[in-house]
Amino acid sequence: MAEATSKFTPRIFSGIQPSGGLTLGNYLGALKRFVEKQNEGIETIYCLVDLHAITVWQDPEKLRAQTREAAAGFIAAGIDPKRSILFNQSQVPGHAQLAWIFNCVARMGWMGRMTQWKDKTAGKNAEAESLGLFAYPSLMAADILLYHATHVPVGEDQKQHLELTRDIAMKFNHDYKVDFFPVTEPVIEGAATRVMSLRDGSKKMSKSDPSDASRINLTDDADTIAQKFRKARTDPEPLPEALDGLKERPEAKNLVNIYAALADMTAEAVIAEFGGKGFGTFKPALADLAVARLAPIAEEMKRLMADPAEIDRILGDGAERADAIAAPILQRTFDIVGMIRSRG
Ligand code: AQP
Repeated sequence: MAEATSKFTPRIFSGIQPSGGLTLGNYLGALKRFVEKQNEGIETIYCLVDLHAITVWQDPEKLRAQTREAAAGFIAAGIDPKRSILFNQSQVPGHAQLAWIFNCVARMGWMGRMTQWKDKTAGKNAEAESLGLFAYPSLMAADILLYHATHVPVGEDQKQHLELTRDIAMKFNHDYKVDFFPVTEPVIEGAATRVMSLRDGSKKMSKSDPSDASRINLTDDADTIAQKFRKARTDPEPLPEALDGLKERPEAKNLVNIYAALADMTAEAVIAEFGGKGFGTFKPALADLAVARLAPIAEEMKRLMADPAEIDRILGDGAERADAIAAPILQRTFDIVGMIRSRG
């Protein structure tokens, strides 16, 4: 059976799809935490998962631009490409190669049960979706296990995919009678592990939501951020005096959690400060805080994006370093599976 992650050197891997501009949800649920992990001194590998992005149609020019923009977002938010490895997935061929092996380990039924697959095909003809979208979690497992990553910081929505990654590692280890792949731990922490849409408290904030008003983009300027929070859907009640009072109020709860995550405080502390106050007071305070935190990131992104060649150089350098870690793990995987590797 698989061993716990303890025999493996602690290593963080995570990724974000360059399927649109980065949102406040990506920032609070993932990117801000990626920076914290890097600053804790753990080995960190971060990937712009462009192979995942094309599981739904992407205009090639936009995909290239979004990948560079996301890289700029990572660096502007505090990822240091010297301390962390930062690259785009398609530059390291091992992701797709290991994903194929995992496609032969994972079962169709496992994929069909994924809520993200169900959500993304809801109300549509699933038969017309790409095979890649169905197999998405298998590629995600490959992303993580290609580096023997032990911990993966993600938002709440990715929890089920992480469980599937663990299942794939365990089944591979079991089928081939090895203790080769770690059983990776998800790291889902912080006050905003699931940031909701500003227009609908039952839907997560998403970069591919057709409504731009539903999300804060990392590139939004101060006026746009203030306006989006002002127009965010809420109920007419003031904020409650205790956290319990947010239970049936998803939109209010979302804004409190966003405030807490941006201010690095607990939701309880936010309620202690704003309980009894109306949204007329709370929304402008939230907008000011968001602008204070996000405007420097947007400014730095703009500066970085003015030099796309430098971004490409950083991604290329990261890909080389990622490949150096991945290559022996992939080689060993091929050996375990019984494939001849005799090229010089
Ligand atoms: N709303 C969110 N709240 C908290 N965390 C979130 N994440 C995404 N949305 C939220 C986290 O961001 C990381 C990268 O996600 P992704 O880009 O790989 O895919 P996603 O989860 O499908 O994100 P989007 O924005 O909804 O993308 P699209 O619209 O293209 O599908 C993950 O760690 C995720 O948990």
